[in-house]
This record gives sequence, structure tokens and C-alpha cells, in this order.
Amino acid sequence: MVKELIKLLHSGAQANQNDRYRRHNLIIMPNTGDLVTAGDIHGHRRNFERIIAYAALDKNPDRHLILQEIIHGGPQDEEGGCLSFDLLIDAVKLKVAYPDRVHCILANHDTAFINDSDVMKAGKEMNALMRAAMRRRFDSWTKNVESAIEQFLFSQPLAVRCLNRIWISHSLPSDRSIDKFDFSVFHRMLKVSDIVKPNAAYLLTWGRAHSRKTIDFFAKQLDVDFFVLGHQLQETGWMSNNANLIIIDSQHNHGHLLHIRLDSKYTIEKLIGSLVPIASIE
Ligand SMILES: [Mn+2]
Repeated sequence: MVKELIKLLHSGAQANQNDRYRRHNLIIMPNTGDLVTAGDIHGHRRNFERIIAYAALDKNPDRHLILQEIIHGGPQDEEGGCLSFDLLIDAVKLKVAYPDRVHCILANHDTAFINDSDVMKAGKEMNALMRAAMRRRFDSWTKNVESAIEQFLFSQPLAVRCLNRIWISHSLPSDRSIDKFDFSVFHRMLKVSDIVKPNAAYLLTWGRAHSRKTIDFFAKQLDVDFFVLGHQLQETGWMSNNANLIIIDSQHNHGHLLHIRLDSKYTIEKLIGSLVPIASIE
């Protein structure tokens, strides 16, 4: 049973690395078909299931699905341990089932798990809570499962570039980190040091509260027009700067997803019009 799980996680890591749209740490989308992207999920199973139902990957062979920040939050065991690794396992199954159409991208809670560093959510340190629940579930196999999860998370690409000039990543470096950001991280192998403060993948996944100037800077550097990010909690499920940024959040009852075509041009208005409330999905 546990051996099967470890095998699955290894297959997931391989699928991340062998994704046919992957170029180093970027997923380059084709200019055909469409794409559904979720924001942070944080163990919210019901939203996860609705997002998958909406994407209907079986019936839509040209559709891609982007997932991010699946762990930390949601159901707990009897001792308050975090069971979100169960949802991660389901996401890995989906990646293995649709290896070139489901794309899981790296988020800061993933980097915190890989580094075993503290990460707070709603006043709780989530890593300790998840590892405690894993010890109760996996007993003497815990280290093996932890290591397989770490390998899966580390194998994720950093961002998705759409040829219609839309960029999707968990976040962007914050205003004061833009001078230090190493853009080469997108075009080479990821190193463990990249996800450690203050290096590139750390800055990319932890940055918050970006000014318009910072978003414009990255738009120019990365040669895109629009950013679709997660990471920052949005009570209404999304926000926009009404210019070149949308933040989506999929972790609560007001969660949203974004559904865009890959073959058409977008304006910010058209992007905002492509948001879907997850609660509206049957
Ligand atoms: Mn985050």
C-alpha cells in the first residue's frame, strides 16, 4: 500500500520532468486549445473536485489544467494534524493520468515542505502539523513518503507561459527583491539552493503586495502582457489591478478559477470576464 504510494509519487515527479510542454522550469503552452487555472487550494477537497469537474479533461482533449499550492489546510486528523497530503496524492494521480495536460507549478508552501521550514497559516505552523499526521498514518514508512513528496514537489516547474502573452506563476518577487532576481532560473535545472531565501525560486513564490511598477518591470523582462498569480488570500476569490494582473484564490467558498483560450488575444477586461466562481460548478 505505502509502496504503491511511493511509486505513484515517483511517477508524478517523472511526469513533471517529462511534460512535453516543459522547457527547463517553464511550461510553454501551445497556441491552440484552452486552459483552466486554479489558485491556491490548501486542502480544499470540494473545490478541487469542482475544478476537475469543470475542466472535464476527458471530454476536452485540447484543454490544460494548472494546479498550485495544494497542501496545508483542509481536513485534520483526530489530533489536529494536517491531512492535505491526501489531496496532493489525488493531484499526483491526475498528473500521471494526464501528464501533458495537467501542470502543477511550484508554490511557497511546497518549498517550505521541501526545506522543512516554518510556514504559518491561520496561526498554525503547517509543516509540523502535516508531518505529525504523516507519522501517524505512515509509521515507519514516514521518511520514505516524506522524501517522495519532497521529490515530487521539487520536480514542479516554476511558471507557465502562454503564447497569447499571459504568464501564470504562484507569485512574483516583491518590490524590494526585483534587482536581486536571477531570471536564468527559468532556463536551467532547478537547484535546492534556488528555493532557499533569498534565491530566485524562493523570491518568485513568496513575494507579495507588488506595486504596479514591479508588475510592469516583470512584464517587460518576461515579454508578456498579463500575470495570473495565486498566493495572496482574496476574500472574494480574485482581484485585479485593472491593468495587467489578476490574482486568483481557490481555497474557500468564494474561490474562483480562470478559464482562458490559448488562441485568442486578451484584454484585462476579457481576462476578468474569464473568471468562474467555483461554487457555481455542479
Ligand atoms: Mn502561497
